[in-house]
Amino acid sequence: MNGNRLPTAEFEVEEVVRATHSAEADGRQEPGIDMLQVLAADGTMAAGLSAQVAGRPVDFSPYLSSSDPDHLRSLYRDMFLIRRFDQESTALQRQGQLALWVPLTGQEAAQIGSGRALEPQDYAFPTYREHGVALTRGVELAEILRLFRGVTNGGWDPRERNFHLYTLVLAAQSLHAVGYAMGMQRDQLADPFLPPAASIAYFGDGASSEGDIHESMVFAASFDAPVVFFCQNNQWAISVPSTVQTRVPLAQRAEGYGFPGIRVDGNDVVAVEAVTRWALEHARSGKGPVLIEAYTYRMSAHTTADDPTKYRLSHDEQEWQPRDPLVRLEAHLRSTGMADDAFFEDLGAEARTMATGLRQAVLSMTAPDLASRFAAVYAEPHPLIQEELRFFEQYEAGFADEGKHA
Ligand SMILES: Cc1ncc(C[n+]2csc(CCOP(=O)(O)OP(=O)(O)O)c2C)c(N)n1
Repeated sequence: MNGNRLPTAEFEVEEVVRATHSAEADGRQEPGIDMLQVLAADGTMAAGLSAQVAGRPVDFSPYLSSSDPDHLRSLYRDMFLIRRFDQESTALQRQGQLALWVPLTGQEAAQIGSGRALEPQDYAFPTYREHGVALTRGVELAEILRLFRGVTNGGWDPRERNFHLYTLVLAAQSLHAVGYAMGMQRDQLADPFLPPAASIAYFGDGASSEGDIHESMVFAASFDAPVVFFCQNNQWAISVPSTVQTRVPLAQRAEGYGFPGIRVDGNDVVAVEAVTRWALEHARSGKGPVLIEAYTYRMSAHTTADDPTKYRLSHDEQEWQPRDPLVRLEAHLRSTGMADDAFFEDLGAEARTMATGLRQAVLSMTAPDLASRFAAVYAEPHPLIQEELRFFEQYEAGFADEGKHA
């Protein structure tokens, strides 16, 4: 096996790099595919957006919000606030206040752009990193932190905002999203006055290797389910680069299932929003699913338990730095006079206030009492669980006795 082995987290960095490079030499490195973009890295904005999708010309221009300064400023605000949230949460984890943190830095445009394209009646199925989408759905950010502090099994009520709970089992939510979409499709048939709705499944490039993705795409295509598959290709599945996981651009896989696939610059919030709005409309109107591959880069670690310097090349990190989604929209807002220093200063102050509030909220979160955790295992009382609870209560009581003698 030797050099042909796929890299895993236990392998040395040289092995990962060698595997990546041999993928390129094999011709497994992705060939060119159009990547839709309107906002360039230097902040210049193209006037329109069109492309061939599944062999047909599509004009995305009607879905572009680029001429609306209020809207562009609000996209920037969302991206700025969620990055601040990410930084604060990382700091809280480092101080031992959260058990783990899953950062999103670098993926703000993919998440805010796609999240802002959703209508209230649409339903989002996230993985575990979609904090930006949560923000656009109006989920309280502190609720997400309750999950990572370990004081709740879920965090929020998914039905309140049509934003499902986080899913740690990779790709499982893609099946849920398709099933939910098929349910909405049937509700629609029963009640034509319901507003047309679609579901959206978020997953990563690594999750695209899971069987669940394949099964959900086959089902979605077979039943023209109103679902958008939204893949954030952030280049890495922990230590495995996406070039090892796929021989063709991920967006191209959609062709094999028989529905449109689009690769969009995942660091261009305006293009992501336009493409997702088009895809959702396509799905809601009964034309079936769409796969969007948002090509991006996670500038931060996989989680706070991970050290990307063990496998990622600093050269790649430097290469992606100038493509930062916030920097390019800031450049556009400033160069067009849509935002001035005062706007950015006010936003900085707003983000600081938000961070202080979140910190206070986390410090005041207490663990639920033990009995309630046991009560959440089964819907009905269960003799074995009750016996285990009695045992645990006795065990805990033993420490109280020890305290008296200390
Ligand atoms: C079914 C399953 N297999 C393996 C894992 C372990 N695991 C957690 S995250 C991860 C990598 C995921 O990479 P990707 O889908 O690209 O998403 P990213 O975390 O990069 O956003 C793996 C293998 C898991 N959670 N679930």
